[in-house]
Amino acid sequence: MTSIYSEILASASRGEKLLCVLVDPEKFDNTKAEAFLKRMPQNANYLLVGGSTATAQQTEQTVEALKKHSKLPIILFPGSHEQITEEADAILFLSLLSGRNPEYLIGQQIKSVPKLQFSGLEILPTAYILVDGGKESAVQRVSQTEPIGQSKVNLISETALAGEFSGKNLVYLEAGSGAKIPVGAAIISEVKKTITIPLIVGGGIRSKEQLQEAYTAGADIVVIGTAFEDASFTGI
Ligand code: 1GP
Repeated sequence: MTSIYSEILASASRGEKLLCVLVDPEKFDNTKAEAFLKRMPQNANYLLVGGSTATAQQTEQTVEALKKHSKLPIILFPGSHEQITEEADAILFLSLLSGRNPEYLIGQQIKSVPKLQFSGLEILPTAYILVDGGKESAVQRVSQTEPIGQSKVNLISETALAGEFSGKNLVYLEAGSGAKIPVGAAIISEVKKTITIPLIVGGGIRSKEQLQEAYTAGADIVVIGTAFEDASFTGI
């Protein structure tokens, strides 16, 4: 079976752009999974499932509900080690490199090992970088870390490269769910120029134009949650 990471690498090397739809189990109505999947863009490549404060049970039930109606691979995007369920296919194994809280640099990762070690989930080591999206994000609140200001382009790209040097397979530039300001094009293109691993961008993307702007700037994968959740995405 082809791994999700090799699919991502192959797409990135061909310049093909990927779309992830993020589902937050805390807000998602599992009984409406089928209708939700029908109204999201049919070119989506992966479903991400996770949220800052979802419980294990909520996460598992949402993964099961989505699996019933979709063949898309499901990647966990956990806010804590408690959200790990074997029902998914893979996990973004995140280290919050923009922050200096050891709990989110290595603490949660160690706590997740008993669930992950024999799970069969594909592990995708990811450098997770929170940038300022214009309002306090759940990631900021839960991790008790500060985002990096969008003017600090060098610091953001050096943080991304430090992630690659540390062995991460992906970089995720995050403006925070529901961000007022998505990650800027100048940041995306600078990070893309600096790293050689695939680049994920998410937070506050609400329209086809913003999606295209992120792709054109160099995002290999874009994550959209809120705008599909509340059906406010424009341009499909
Ligand atoms: C949040 O990057 C994701 O972690 C997606 O953000 O909900 O704003 O689309 P939105």
